[in-house]
Amino acid sequence: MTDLNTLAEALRQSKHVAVLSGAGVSAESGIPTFRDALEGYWSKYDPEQLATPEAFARDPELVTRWYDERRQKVSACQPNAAHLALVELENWLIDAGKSFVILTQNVDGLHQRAGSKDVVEVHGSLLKWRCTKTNADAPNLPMPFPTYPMKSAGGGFLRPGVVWFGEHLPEDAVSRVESAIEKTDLFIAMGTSGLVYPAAGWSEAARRHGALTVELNRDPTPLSTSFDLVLRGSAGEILSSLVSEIRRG
Ligand code: BJW
Repeated sequence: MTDLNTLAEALRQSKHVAVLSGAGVSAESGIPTFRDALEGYWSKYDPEQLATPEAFARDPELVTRWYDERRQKVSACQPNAAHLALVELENWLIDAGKSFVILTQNVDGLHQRAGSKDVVEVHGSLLKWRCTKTNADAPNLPMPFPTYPMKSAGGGFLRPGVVWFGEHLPEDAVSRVESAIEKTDLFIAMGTSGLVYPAAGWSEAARRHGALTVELNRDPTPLSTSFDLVLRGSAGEILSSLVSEIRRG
């Protein structure tokens, strides 16, 4: 039995499937992963240095420009084979009376654009911005922004609705993650380096609750040895083959 057959069989046997997705799932849409070297202007900056409240306080122009350029790029990208295969898996599982949830660290909205229905954005969204002073969401954002940084109607700057290092994950997302981890019997982490917590701890938490845990990633990660099953390769190719395998029955 190949690892792909084993995963297909695990999906057939499971009742509550949870997927943790990371930047590798959007890579085939042309969106650079977080820890890939960035090209051009941005190659001088370390993304980890820009994704902090301190970076925004120090240089709001630079950080706003970085996020606005990423916002424009994401809006021009399309969901890829991995996103679409996850929609098929969700439909197949729901039709069989099972549950399926995607806990995504991605801030690009591509799972939702592909058609996935149950998506928890654990690191927020690049497409929603809010006022640093009032916390009010900003409606009707121009694309691109005319100035960097953007002043909000509330008198503060606009900041992206993402979770930066040192910030707490949104409370509603955390409670949805907790319920998913408590009930899942199959937890699949895909396209994530397993370096960023708390998300990096969720596969282990699911395992402690009795789930079978699977890693699907292009490269080995520090967590690879702790998974029950590891599939190495591109998310788009593996998930498309998985859907074909499941269709074969
Ligand atoms: C493919 C592929 C293909 C490529 N197919 N695969 C415990 C221990 C140590 C530290 C901490 C801890 N708990 C908390 C911390 C601190 C910190 C942290 O984790 N630091 C570590 C770096 C050490 N965590 C936090 O601060 C979090 N907040 C928190 O814990 O609050 C509580 C608290 C508050 C205050 C004090 C103490 C506690 C918040 C984390 C927020 C992360 N935010 C970012 C930025 C979001 C906005 C933005 O996009 O700019 O989220 S960081 C960045 O990393 C982004 C991502 O979502 C996240 C994860 O990255 P991901 O998705 O794994 O991407 P990559 O690039 O790392 O990996 C891609 C993978 O795909 C690779 O492995 C490739 O091989 C693979 N791949 N192509 C399949 N085609």
